[in-house]
Amino acid sequence: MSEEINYSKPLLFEIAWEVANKVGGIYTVIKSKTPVTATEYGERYCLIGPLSWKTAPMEVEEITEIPSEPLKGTLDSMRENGVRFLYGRWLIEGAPAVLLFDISSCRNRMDEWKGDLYKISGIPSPSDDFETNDAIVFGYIVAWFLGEFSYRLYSKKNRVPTDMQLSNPHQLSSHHQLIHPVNVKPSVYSSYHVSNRPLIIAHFHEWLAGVALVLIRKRNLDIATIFTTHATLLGRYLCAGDVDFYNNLKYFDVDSESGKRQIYHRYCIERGAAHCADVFTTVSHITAYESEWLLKRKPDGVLPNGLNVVKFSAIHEFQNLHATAKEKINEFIRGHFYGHFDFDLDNTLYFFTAGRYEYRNKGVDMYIESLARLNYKLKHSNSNMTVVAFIIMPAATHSFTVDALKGQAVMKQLRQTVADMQESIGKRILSSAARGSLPDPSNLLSDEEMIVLKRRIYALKRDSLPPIVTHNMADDAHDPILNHIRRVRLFNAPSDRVKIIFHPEFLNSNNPILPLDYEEFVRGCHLGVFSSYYEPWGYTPAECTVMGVPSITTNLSGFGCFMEEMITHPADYGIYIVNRRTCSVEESVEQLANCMFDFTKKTRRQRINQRNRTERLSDLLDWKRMGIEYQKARWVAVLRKWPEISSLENEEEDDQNLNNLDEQSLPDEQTMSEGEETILGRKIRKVPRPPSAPGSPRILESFSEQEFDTWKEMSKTEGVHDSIIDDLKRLNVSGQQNYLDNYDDD
Ligand code: G6P
Ligand code: 1S3
Repeated sequence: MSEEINYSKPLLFEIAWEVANKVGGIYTVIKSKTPVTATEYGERYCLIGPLSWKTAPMEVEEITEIPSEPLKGTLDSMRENGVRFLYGRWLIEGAPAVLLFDISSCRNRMDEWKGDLYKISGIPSPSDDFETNDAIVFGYIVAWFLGEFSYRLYSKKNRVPTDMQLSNPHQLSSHHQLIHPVNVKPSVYSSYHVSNRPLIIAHFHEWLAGVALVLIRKRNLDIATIFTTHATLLGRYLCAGDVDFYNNLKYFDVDSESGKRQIYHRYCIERGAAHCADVFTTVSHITAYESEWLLKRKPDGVLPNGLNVVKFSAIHEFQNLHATAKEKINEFIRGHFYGHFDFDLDNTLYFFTAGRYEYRNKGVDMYIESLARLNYKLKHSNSNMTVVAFIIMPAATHSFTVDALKGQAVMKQLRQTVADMQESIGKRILSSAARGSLPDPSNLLSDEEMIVLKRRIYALKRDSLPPIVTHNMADDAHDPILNHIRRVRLFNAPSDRVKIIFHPEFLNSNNPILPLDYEEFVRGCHLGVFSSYYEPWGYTPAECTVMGVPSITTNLSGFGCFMEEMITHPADYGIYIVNRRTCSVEESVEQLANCMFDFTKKTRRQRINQRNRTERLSDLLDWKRMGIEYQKARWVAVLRKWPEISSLENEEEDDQNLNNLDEQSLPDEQTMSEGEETILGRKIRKVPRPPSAPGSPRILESFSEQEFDTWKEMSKTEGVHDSIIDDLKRLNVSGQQNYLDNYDDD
């Protein structure tokens, strides 16, 4: 923040553990959302997080002079009291102000604060949970900062913390209301921007930042608060175990279950934060449902995760990027499979799954099981396709295996030898052509070169099969992924049509065997497979989409449900959604295997066309669109905190729009057309099928000549090419969907 901060307008603080501190998905949420939030709030936006001395110097440019009051006064006073912090600009698009607090500078107060937290809220904290200890210290520093800042800003003595009796987080009040003001004009939810009074909005993410919410409520600070949870602690733990989570959600004894898993204290913080916030939100409907039962407060709304689409946008270039990145993966494959490289890379598809190592939650179990079935299907259909399935999930390792390194080394030598020979062959051709004669093809390689080449070829021989894992695992014998691969016997045998490569480390371009960063790797692959069981949102398939890479996800992931809501036929756009909700595990596995098998039957032309369609969905996921949900949440938080605002300002417009809201929450089903749906009271217009896809195969099948002409006329207006229509008629339905994949709608 600088001198230009206009304190007469609302200020926004966003607080999360992952501000300028990459741990997982929340970092992506905050970083990618910053450009739209910074555009809206400008200098009145500040992110708050814990200070990590390891990463902060790379992420943040320090501002030593803090000129503006009340920020300066607040930070000076905290510094005098021993709080260390880093204030500066986060070096990302939008360059927002960041305030990072050094938790270690206040550890001496930890016991006092832990005692206080227990006294005011009943939240216990065992001494050996260091993460929770840090979360508590961080929460107290943030509440200290916001309390002093708001006090100085409002300059009213009566705003100083008052004592409000909250004994146990379970007894905190909840609002139990759903807000879905989707169609309300933006002018309404940003109307408080014209307010001529200072307002502070504080938006907290995830339980690690949740302690301050309990304190703000307890101290009755004049701050409108929002809490967004990106998963629930208990949900994650329960799903990772062996429970039928979704069918039993309503029946879990939450205290006992969290106690059994030794996370009761963390659970209390999460539940306390959810209940103390003015507005409570999650990232998807499925997590909203879960939160209602596990945290005992129905979320007020859903704030789906977006992406900064411009960052990935490669317009028409993305197909070329695919080809270039795929060639790099090809290079790796030649080396990895040396001695057994008997498949054709032109008929090879690259599938992958990636993410944090959560074997069951991220659906790796189902992925491996389905790959085994895919292997069987490919073999028994005599398919000429090979699938190389990657698993990119970090685990404890010692280093790369000698075998993995050797594979790349022998290929490098062979490549170098061939390059040298190319040069000398070129010279020989030139010298005989310059003398006016054609070169003798049998003498293009010297005896010496033949020997070197033979040596290189002998070096490619190996007795063992190509390894399934690229690293020495710290606990090879008990690794769940390796054990599952062993169980289904996918050992990269020559007869296998599905080969597996488990790379237990995140990718980067300095990697000695697979030198690509994650984004480039994704672009080079053909299909992302994310068969998650527990996935509140799931950025991996979303990132695939904006890069034009088709993906498979499930209807237990926030992203999968969102796409199902938004698109009438997601599969047409390369978004395949496996049902893991209403069918047996066996059926889901078979569905996934069939989906992958069908994908292998596509021609190159069909794959290219499908990638075009997938990429076209990017705008759906852009923060420019998704960010509106955040605006609405802030609007509701402000109105809940200061109900008088809606009556004091923009009275007429607010009333008008609130009326609209009521109407919109009850859409008239009769007046809704195809492609529209009601979801939790919202009327949604879905993305229709691509123009080249027929409305319904059954209709086409029964077309009479006359009906067909009528349909043809109608379709013309939708931009369907004549040739497609005529071909369709010729084809008359069978194999139609694949056939239509050949056409690019552009
Ligand atoms: C992109 C490139 C094409 C290439 C194709 C390969 O579309 O622009 O030149 O032929 O990728 O696609 P595939 O699905 O076979 O990797
Ligand atoms: C969570 O991270 P996770 O992989 O532990 O937050 C992400 C960002 O909201 C979300 O995409 C993911 O599904 C959650 O699980």
